[in-house]
Amino acid sequence: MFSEVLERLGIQTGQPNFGLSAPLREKPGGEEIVSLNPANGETIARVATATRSDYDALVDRAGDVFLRWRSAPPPERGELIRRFGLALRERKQDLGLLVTLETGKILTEGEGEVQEMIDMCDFAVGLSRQLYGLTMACERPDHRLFEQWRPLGPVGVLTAFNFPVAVWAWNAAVAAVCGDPVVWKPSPHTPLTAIAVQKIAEQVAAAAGWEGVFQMYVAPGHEGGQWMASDPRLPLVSATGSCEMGRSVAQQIAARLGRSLLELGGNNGLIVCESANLDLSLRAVAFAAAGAAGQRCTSLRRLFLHRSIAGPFTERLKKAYAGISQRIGNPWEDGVLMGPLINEASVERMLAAVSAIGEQGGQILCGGKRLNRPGSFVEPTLVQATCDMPITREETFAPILYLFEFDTLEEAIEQHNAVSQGLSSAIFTDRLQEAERFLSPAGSDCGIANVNIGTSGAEIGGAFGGDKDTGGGREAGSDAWKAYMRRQTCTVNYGDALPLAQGVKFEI
Ligand code: UN1
Repeated sequence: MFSEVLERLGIQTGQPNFGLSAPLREKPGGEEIVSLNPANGETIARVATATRSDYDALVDRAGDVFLRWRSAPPPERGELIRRFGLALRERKQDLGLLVTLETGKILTEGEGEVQEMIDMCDFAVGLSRQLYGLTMACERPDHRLFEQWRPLGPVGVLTAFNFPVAVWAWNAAVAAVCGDPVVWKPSPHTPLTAIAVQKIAEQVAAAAGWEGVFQMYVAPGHEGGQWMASDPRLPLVSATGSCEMGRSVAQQIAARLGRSLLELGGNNGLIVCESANLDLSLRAVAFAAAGAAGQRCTSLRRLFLHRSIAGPFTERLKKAYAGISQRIGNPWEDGVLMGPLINEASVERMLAAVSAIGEQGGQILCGGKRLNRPGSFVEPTLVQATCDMPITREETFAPILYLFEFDTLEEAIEQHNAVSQGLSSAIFTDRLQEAERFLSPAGSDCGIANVNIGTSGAEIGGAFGGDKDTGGGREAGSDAWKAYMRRQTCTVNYGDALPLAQGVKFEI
């Protein structure tokens, strides 16, 4: 299926694809894995994975390239990313379809993911001329005090299946203009998208005379991620995935005093106030909770409804969910709104959550089952819940939405914040006071807080990430680039005396 598209992207269907950067791609040493289409369980293609020694060779290579790349003027580094962005524009449809085939997200979301990479390239090109340092007021005469930002070294990037390339681009585009080569380990569930993107990045880099700036290896299981976490050759490792994964990786990185940038689980909430525009709220809730079959880090999982509107809004939501359920299907087909979960293990985790909901006193309002057809399809699910149900505090990576009722905004915010994760949040209200209270220091404790916009679908221009168990990292826009550089504070004395700071005297 779609063999022409795969061929155009350099993916082979007759023989294994090598999950390694060129030129090491000629020598794959590890076990073979298959990439499955979650909509039908069929094999898309096979991938030969990297061994530890393949990995060691490519990190050494990234280290060698760093010695030259760090001295290239940042706008020259930006030029490489500009060309990469142009190459992505040419492949947007093909790559978008491959994202859809491997992840199961619908085509508009697959192409949206490629657009997110393109946006990230554009941002990074501008950034390549804006890696500003500050000049500070100096207390000593004839001195200048300033800071400058310097490249850090090869950066490790661990990405998850749900955004198999956009999250890499958040890291890779910024790291590259900052002067850092990139070593990428994609999710073993989505190796083909990674291989296709890696090939484009390599071609662009080679044409510009910068082979080796982008490195990639596919490895099955958790071990391949631990190689990076414990590798002192990688001063920064940026990791996206579950809180459990982040906890383990962060400890390994901390043990070697490395830097980690974590984007971990979310358990995102949205508050609908009495004054809210309910038409807007309904659309936002449906997209945030059922879009990508609930498999975004930013997916909406907890909905807080003001008691005065809860009944009628829940009825409208049930109707909307019935409509979505009619439009579950092959994610590459027109008109489909929801594709499958990534694999059978995800279906099982969802069904386990559904039985926990029953045991804990929750009421399934609609959905809750897997579909009787091939592929990992499930129904979008609404649950009448209470905040004391332990399952509502967990992130189940599936389209389950918990509904709660509240009387006062204070109570809603308190319950909203009473989970360990802190990624994305939203309020729907037409009252300025309520919106501002949600954004105040006593409001949402998440890294992302929106007003009259759902929890998912952030633009790249802002810094992306969250606090508490979400890990504290910030990626993509704003000043997230600072994590990819080292800050150097410099003082220059252009006088003839040597005054000491703080008035200290030391005459010899
Ligand atoms: C993720 O799920 O890890 O804000 C990233 C969003 C997307 C990125 C999600 N732009 O939903």
